[in-house]
Amino acid sequence: MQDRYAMPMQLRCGRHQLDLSYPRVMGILNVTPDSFSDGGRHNALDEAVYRAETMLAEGAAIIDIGGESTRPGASPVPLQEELDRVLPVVERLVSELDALVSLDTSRGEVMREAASRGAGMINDVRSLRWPGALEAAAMSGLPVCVMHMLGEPTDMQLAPHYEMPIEEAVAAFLETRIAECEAAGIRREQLVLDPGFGFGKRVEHNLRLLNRMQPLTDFGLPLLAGMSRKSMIGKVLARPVEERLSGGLALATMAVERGARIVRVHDVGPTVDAVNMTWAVLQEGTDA
Ligand code: 9MG
Repeated sequence: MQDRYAMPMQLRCGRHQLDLSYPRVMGILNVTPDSFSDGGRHNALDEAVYRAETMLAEGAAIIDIGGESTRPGASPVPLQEELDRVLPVVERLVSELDALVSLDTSRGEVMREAASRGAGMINDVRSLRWPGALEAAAMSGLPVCVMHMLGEPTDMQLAPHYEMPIEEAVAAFLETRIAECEAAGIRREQLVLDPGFGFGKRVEHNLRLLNRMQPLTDFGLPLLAGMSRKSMIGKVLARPVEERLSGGLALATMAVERGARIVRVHDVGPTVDAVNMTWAVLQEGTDA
């Protein structure tokens, strides 16, 4: 029987090679105006660089930069605003920290501009469904994280409903997106799959999806899981957002046990320890 923890996986991320033969942590760097102390754009840029540096020191393998909120109810920002928020950060993280930067965006223009400044990965919660995104991602040659989402952030949490078990709906969606990405010229081995926790899902959908996530490894592609500080933790544990670390560590651990190779989190240091501990256990005794 194939050892499901022994899949060799490498992503070619521009100048970087990302080894996913073991689980890695992606640190979240939001560059929306509410993410920084109110000291103007210049201070915000320095603060973003400092946060990224801290996450890298704590063991993050990837820094995921997002200039637009994807929280439930959030609306898209104008293109120029998104470019102005993210590009200076990409430039500094690449030139000063030699960081592997992922761009959390749905816009082809942003993907193109970020790629030309050295970004190494694209993370699109809309799975390249916006006009021009498939082509831009294909042209960049960068790995792409394709994620399941029902609806749009503006309306996704209004009354999410599925005609089939959530894990089957997610698998069917990802299968279609893989085919469309490949048809557009994106190499299959450059895709990362994400069940999209919290995106058009009720709490019971999220819990079941995590519990039944392991069959998504059958696509033979790396899985990414993002549950850090999300409302599924808040609802189960009745915790406000600033008290969700323990819940998030439990979920990250479970995701790794079920095959995730990237976990996307705010709290990098504690997650690196939790993931490394989990991985050490998984490496022993799976062969007999
Ligand atoms: C941007 N963003 C917010 N949550 C996310 C998640 O769960 N996965 C990915 N890939 N991106 C996310």
